[in-house]
Amino acid sequence: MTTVDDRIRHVGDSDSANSRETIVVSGVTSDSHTWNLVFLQLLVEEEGFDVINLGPCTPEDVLVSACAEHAPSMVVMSSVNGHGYHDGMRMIKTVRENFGARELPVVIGGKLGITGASNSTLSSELTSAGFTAVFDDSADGLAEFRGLLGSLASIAA
Ligand code: B12
Repeated sequence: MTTVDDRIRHVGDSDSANSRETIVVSGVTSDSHTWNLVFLQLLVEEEGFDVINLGPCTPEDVLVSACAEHAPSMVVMSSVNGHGYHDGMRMIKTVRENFGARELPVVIGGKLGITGASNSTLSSELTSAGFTAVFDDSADGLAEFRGLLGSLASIAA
């Protein structure tokens, strides 16, 4: 089985030894919540990355333009309003159409639906649609996300 680490392994291929890698943080299209994005920006910066924070209610074309302009090491999407699954399915389709099947790691987390912290069906459908990883809304989800950032940072170093 392909692991998340396998999927991001190519990231260190570029000559990035002395520069901080960039990660794009984005809300999903319908979601107006912002503190989740501030939280994620601080967390990602703490792990040693530069962050382009696209803010809430991000249109798909803005996300695609940001990825083209900044060539991020990863895209982190966040949803808390309960529409993360539906928005995420649309957004990942657009990202994959523009940036290929697996080249750009794209993850999503937060409150993806309205049924509570963990929903393995939503999670596996989002992964099948093209997300590199899906994190549920729990302390474990955050710890796993932090672990992924650590792997990405060590690959890029
Ligand atoms: C403040 C707030 C608002 C404010 C937002 C202001 C702003 N500028 O952000 C306002 C009043 C505008 C608002 C509006 C709405 N809200 Co509101 N809101 C909240 C509230 C009280 C706090 C959210 C917050 O800021 N938390 C602080 C941040 C730091 O934490 P967080 O958002 O929970 O994110 C954490 C995790 O989810 C996780 N996480 C998030 N994203 C990601 C991504 C990754 C990769 C990972 C690993 C982790 C992760 O990490 C974060 C830190 O632990 C919550 C209830 C609550 N107590 O949580 C409801 C809540 C999020 N809102 C809710 C709802 C339904 C709405 C509305 C749809 C209400 C309505 N009918 O209009 C609208 C949304 C409209 C829209 N278009 O999106 C629901 C969502 C229900 C669900 N998903 O099941 C909640 C949970 C309230 C509830 N219990 O019903 N809201």
